[in-house]
Amino acid sequence: MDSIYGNQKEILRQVMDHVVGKIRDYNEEIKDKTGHPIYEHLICRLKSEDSMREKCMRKGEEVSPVTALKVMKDAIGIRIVTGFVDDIFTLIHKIRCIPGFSVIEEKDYINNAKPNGYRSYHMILEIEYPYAEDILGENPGRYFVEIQLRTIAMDCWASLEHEMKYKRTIANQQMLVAELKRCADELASCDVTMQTIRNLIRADEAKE
Ligand code: 0O2
Repeated sequence: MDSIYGNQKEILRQVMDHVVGKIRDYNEEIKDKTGHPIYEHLICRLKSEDSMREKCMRKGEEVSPVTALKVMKDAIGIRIVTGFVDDIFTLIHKIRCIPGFSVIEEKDYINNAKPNGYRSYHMILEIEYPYAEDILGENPGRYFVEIQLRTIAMDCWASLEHEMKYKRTIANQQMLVAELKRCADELASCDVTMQTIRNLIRADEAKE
């Protein structure tokens, strides 16, 4: 079977490395300046062929490389996990300013959590990549990248909730959904406290 990404799979990996490289460079810059990294860890992935085909069908779109790369916008996904909520917003500001990166969509599920308790900040970027032609033959190529930014606490909740999605035929579903929401809210409250503690420590250090 032909790839859902046509002849672009290797180029998608290069674009992903290019974007991740810029974010890692910024992390190093901040670490040199302040002694602390801006994020704890970063993971990236190309959406699997099966997931992309399934998503094209679910959205009622043609299953083709043009749909996968120009209609769907999450073939390349990057997740940045920070220790503190403020670091997410510092990173968002920085990402918006990187030359060649255009933010075309943002979803703030931190200030507007999903009803189930999911929290995260999502950005869709359009990247101008000067070293390759995209699926429409444009050069420089234009590629979409989804970036999700979360704290460790938000990431912990999302990972466990995602795992439990496969078992929803269970009894007491309503109670479990409510308990999951309660866990998400408690973790959000911890994030606020941790942020406050760090602010107090930093304010004290600044006095010295
Ligand atoms: P994967 O494997 O993580 O990529 P769409 O992207 O169009 O299907 P929507 O609603 O426009 O859906 O996108 P949205 O809200 O930006 O969320 C897309 C991604 O966010 C999901 O990707 C998840 O990674 C994450 N996400 C959103 N809501 C939840 C949630 O309630 N729980 C968890 N655990 N993750 C969530 P995919 O495509 O599902 O999978």
